Amino acid sequence: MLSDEETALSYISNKSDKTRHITLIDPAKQDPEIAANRAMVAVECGSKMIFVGGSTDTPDEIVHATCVAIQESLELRVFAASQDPTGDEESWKIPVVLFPGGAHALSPAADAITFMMLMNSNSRKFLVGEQLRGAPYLQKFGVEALPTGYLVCAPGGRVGEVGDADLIQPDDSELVFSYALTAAMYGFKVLYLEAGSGAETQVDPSLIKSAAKCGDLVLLVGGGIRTAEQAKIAADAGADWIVTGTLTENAENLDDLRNKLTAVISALNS
Ligand code: 1GP
Repeated sequence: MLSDEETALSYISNKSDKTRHITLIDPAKQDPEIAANRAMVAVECGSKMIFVGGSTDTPDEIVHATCVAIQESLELRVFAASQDPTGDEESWKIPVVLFPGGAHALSPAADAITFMMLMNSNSRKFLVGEQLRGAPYLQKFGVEALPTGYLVCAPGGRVGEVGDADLIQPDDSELVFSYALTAAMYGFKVLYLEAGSGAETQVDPSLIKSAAKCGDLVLLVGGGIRTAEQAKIAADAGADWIVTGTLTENAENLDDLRNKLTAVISALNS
């Protein structure tokens, strides 16, 4: 949930001198109640946005139930903080943002959506096709669209394969810069550099530096980030936000999740 009168775009674009953290929850990987518990731990640890999505074939009922459960938990925490003289309501006003694999994985309960063009796809479906199917739904339900260029970098994983991406290689700095300029010229506000969920190697820092030179875009980086060291590499290279998903899925329990997220998020603030 967002503060009154704040848009997701202003929230995500609000320049912070620190790199911020996004927790990605894949609705296919746990039931909605566990997803909400994980999201609350993430916010307690300092995660500043929750993405919901990831898998390519999750039905929208599951996506919706997960968004509803997370929003309800956030609302309860806002209320609890409002009743506590030492509570900080604002710290629980965290946007829940769809990160869809396609036009099927949508929910009116989300605050916003990364409305993405997979810019290095060879398939019309991922350049504009899924977007054509999803746009009327988003308009009907008033879900804010965050215009996002999405670039899949090597190794790329499943999203690289399914999205038919011409993978960006670690030495493709000039190409990434051209993509970033193109995204800005299209009026996109966000650029997401993706190595693929569970990737063995994260996005090469030289690619992040190159994209950051464009200056006009909010830069998100994700895929393969599991440790404080990896998070710091992405942050130092110029990421405005880093995204982790597998780290949360692989945590043994909520305490383990708390330890792992605290390590990663502390590295961003060091
Ligand atoms: C996947 O970039 C995200 O789309 C997160 O990747 O699951 O490897 O953290 P991980």
